[in-house]
Amino acid sequence: MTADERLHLFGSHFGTYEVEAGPDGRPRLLPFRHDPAPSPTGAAFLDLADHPLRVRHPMVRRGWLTAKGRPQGRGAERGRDDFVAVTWPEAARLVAGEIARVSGDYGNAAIFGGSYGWASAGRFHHAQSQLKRFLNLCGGFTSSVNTYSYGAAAVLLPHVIGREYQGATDTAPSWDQIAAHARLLISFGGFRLSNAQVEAGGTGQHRAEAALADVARAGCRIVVFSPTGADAPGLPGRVEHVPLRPGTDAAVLIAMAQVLLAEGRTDTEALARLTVGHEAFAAYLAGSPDGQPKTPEWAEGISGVPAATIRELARAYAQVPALVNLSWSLQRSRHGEQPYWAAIALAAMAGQVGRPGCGFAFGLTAVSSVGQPIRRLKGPAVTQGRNPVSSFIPVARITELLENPGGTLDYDGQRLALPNIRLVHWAGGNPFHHHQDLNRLAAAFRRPETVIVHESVWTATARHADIVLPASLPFERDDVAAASRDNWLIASRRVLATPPDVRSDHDMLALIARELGLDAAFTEGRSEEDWLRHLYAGYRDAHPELPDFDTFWARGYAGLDLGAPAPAPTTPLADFARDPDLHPLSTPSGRIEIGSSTIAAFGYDDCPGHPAWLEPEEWLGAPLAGTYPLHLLSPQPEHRLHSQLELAGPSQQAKVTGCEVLLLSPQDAAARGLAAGEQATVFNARGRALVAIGIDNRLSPGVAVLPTGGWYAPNEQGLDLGGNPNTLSSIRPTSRLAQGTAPNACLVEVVSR
Ligand SMILES: Nc1nc2c(c(=O)[nH]1)N[C@H]1C(S)=C(S)[C@@H](COP(=O)(O)OP(=O)(O)OC[C@H]3O[C@@H](n4cnc5c(=O)[nH]c(N)nc54)[C@H](O)[C@@H]3O)O[C@H]1N2
Ligand SMILES: Nc1nc2c(c(=O)[nH]1)N[C@H]1C(S)=C(S)[C@@H](COP(=O)(O)OP(=O)(O)OC[C@H]3O[C@@H](n4cnc5c(=O)[nH]c(N)nc54)[C@H](O)[C@@H]3O)O[C@H]1N2
Ligand SMILES: [Mo]
Repeated sequence: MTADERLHLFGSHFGTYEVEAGPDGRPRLLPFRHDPAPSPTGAAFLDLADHPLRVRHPMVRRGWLTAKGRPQGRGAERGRDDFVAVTWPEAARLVAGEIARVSGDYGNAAIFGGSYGWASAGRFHHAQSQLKRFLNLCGGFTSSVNTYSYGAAAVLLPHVIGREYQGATDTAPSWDQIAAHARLLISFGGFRLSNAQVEAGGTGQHRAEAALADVARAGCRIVVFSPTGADAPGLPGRVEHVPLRPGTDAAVLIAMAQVLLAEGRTDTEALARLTVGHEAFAAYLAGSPDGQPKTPEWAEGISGVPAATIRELARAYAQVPALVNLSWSLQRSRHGEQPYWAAIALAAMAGQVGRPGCGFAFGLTAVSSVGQPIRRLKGPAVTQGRNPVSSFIPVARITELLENPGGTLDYDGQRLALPNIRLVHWAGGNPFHHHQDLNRLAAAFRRPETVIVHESVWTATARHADIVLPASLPFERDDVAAASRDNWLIASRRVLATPPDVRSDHDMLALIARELGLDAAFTEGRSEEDWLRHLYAGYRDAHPELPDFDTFWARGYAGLDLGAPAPAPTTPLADFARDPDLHPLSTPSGRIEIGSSTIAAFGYDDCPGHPAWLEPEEWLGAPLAGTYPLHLLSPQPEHRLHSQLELAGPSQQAKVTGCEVLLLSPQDAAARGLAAGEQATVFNARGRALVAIGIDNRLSPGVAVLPTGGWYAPNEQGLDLGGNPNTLSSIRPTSRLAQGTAPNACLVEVVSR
């Protein structure tokens, strides 16, 4: 790093790129010189600029315009209708008019502004913050809480280990600590390394893969439990792969705990000092109340993992300094709370909690930042203001919200009232990518009176809207890109001009705010540059060692400890384990709650008061597997970010015969007479999608893999030509506790096309 660099940089969720003129004079993106492992995917961003599927003008659905003045029932053709272009003044008037009408006639709870989605990396042009700031000035909106990423864990963990460890990156020890101390790393869900390309807000340096290799090089034994050997990457050391049936990790973890209990290997001193509620769990392990001791033989029957393997690993986990890691994907499944809770119980019983580099971790390599030994930059986002409306949903309950106005929903000990949503306003997310059972969502989306979407490209969500406002792409504006879990700040400077009729979310909302007399409050009189200086000043307040804005802007980046990364080693819960009276957790008892009387008192049959194996409706042991004998997993796509960059080169080139690739084991492909590269239909009672077959001998028989992000595009017969796994997944929640998303509990069948 040199002080005299003057780089033109672009910051994205895939990291940082250098902008350079290509041979044809057009700009192109090159790897950032300070990134040891840049992602090739983000370098394709500029492919979107001139794409024919760009939204180029404000567009209004024809049927909505015709039915103006008759709001009831006018959504019937939503998603099937065509659109007409309007001018910006007209679009702003229409949007402002709808917000004023719905707010005036029904109150602001009738506006859904939850607007979940990853959008783009800049702090200022952060679509969700801009929209929420605007809607709050309009009197508020029904909101959403939690994430699709970590929805079950974020609600469970405050009950079990406290709010301070609620965040998706809060539990992992830092990589340096793992390498220095752990002799055994057991990872349920393994390490899908393409996921670590990504960080919300971006990064200057990708280091997760190298950090994992360092752990292996240090001589740590690594064991991966996964339905696919692809989750056990080649590393400079010993990596073992243990196949298991999807969704059965909790049973294996519970059986490991049973081994410790039955063989007298529990650390009784640590249990007494650090935990409460162990008795109920111990009784469950011993076979109460169902008469079934939760032995490795019991877990073998459920998971397919040999009892001897479970027994050996349980003993090893209690004998040497050891860490158990669980991927976030495990909790995006029915009863996804249970494997997490069971892993915490196991770590506590083995006396591993708080030992350096040991205990439990959630999400190593899920994104770039987990386990990074760095100081994190603290800084502001655009202030959203206060939302006077109190109604909300857990984010993955959008279908129930739209289907069931006036209904109720159980959630974390509360009973939520569902308001009647008349207006949906979305910016920077793609529910027709991210939500489950998309055919059912499409029907629910026809119920509100008006749907407004800001988009850059014609996604399925844009096609299911009434008013589509054309949003600029992130490389068409200046911004400060930064992740809340990283140490880099990137001066993300405009690469290409914004097309004439396209606006940033901020500019379009400012225009609409003017119609409502709210523009002064919305913009605070600041220009884009004023906002960037203002946000940067917030970072400098928190970190006075940062250079002034002009130096930062000219050089292209700034950050903490960039020249000589000073490791900030951490092991979560270490202070607590040393002295739980001085450093109690924020749980009701101040201790790890292996049994939670709070959760028990909720009385949820799908989330009892201690970790348990609960049979899901859809898994390979379910009666439904007689009809749909394949368990479908939908991991994150390697060559795009969810549905973003689907139109760019890397994602398009990964398709086979123009289709998304569904992986099958050689046995399952042969049993169905399917050959690699052949088109096929994957289906269940909820939907049908077109895919191309890929054959993967690392995959367990009975398991199919279709990554997320194909664009939902049902044809006249209802066949999704885009191959989105959410055409098949279920909206069934993780449980009534968290109401998290559970797409990974999904049975399907595949036939030749
Ligand atoms: N089956 C299944 N489904 C899943 C998952 C799974 O594992 N399996 N994972 C879930 C998870 S973890 C997540 S986080 C979600 C992700 O779901 P989303 O975050 O909704 O997915 P994205 O494709 O990133 O959607 C972002 C949208 O914002 C648009 N956009 C980008 N920048 C801007 C901007 O500046 N302004 C505006 N107005 N728009 C912009 C993009 O074009 C894109 O359409 O998916 C979830 N869905
Ligand atoms: N390139 C790229 N990277 C991304 C994203 C992206 O869209 N593209 N999205 C980002 C986001 S928003 C998030 S939240 C993270 C998500 O990070 P994760 O939740 O870790 O990611 P997934 O890819 O859904 O799943 C990881 C692995 O879990 C395994 N798995 C699934 N079900 C089971 C099971 O029941 N048991 C076991 N043992 N294993 C199972 C699958 O084989 C899969 O390879 O990824 C982030 N990284
Ligand atoms: Mo996510």
